[in-house]
Amino acid sequence: MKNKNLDSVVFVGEVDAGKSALVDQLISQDANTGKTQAPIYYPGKVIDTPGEFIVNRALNGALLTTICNVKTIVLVHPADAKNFSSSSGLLRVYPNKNIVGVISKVDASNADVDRAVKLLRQNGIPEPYFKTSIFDQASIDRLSHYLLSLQQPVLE
Ligand SMILES: Nc1nc2c(ncn2[C@@H]2O[C@H](COP(=O)(O)OP(=O)(O)OP(=O)(O)O)[C@@H](O)[C@H]2O)c(=O)[nH]1
Ligand SMILES: [Mg+2]
Repeated sequence: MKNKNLDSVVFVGEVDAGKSALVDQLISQDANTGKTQAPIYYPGKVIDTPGEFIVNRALNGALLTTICNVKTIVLVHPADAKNFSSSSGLLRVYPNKNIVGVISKVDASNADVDRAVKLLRQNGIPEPYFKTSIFDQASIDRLSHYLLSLQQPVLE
């Protein structure tokens, strides 16, 4: 059995949530720093999206187009956010997708993980939630293992 690479996963969430930083670590590529301006497609249909796709209603159509053929949606919510800025209904437009909640930046000085859990619950994001920091490799590994476990094993 071979099942090493992420496949068919899209990362969504508000601006500065830490999506690109997370993708960089998950697929071990060189840092793609700076503002994401458009969806970035990596091999295996791993897609990084700009935060505007979910927070700017005028761009919600672009988000729906980007996620329509992807199996797993990772919603990245920063632990230092006071509000839930995403439109969770958008993530449920298409049935039969996995939705994975990530609470990012748990190392931030003003992080409040309990508040983040509450916000995700209130907005119907299913548990378990993965608490990550790009400075804590174990937290990235836990998310990586879970995402891989959602994928169908490929028989050799
Ligand atoms: N402290 C801390 N900072 C982080 C973490 N993850 C990302 N950052 C920082 O947060 C800022 C935004 O991260 P990005 O990954 O570019 O955010 P994004 O969600 O891709 O943002 P957009 O592309 O604008 O939608 C950068 O300065 C990152 O270095 C984290 O786990 N902890
Ligand atoms: Mg980005």
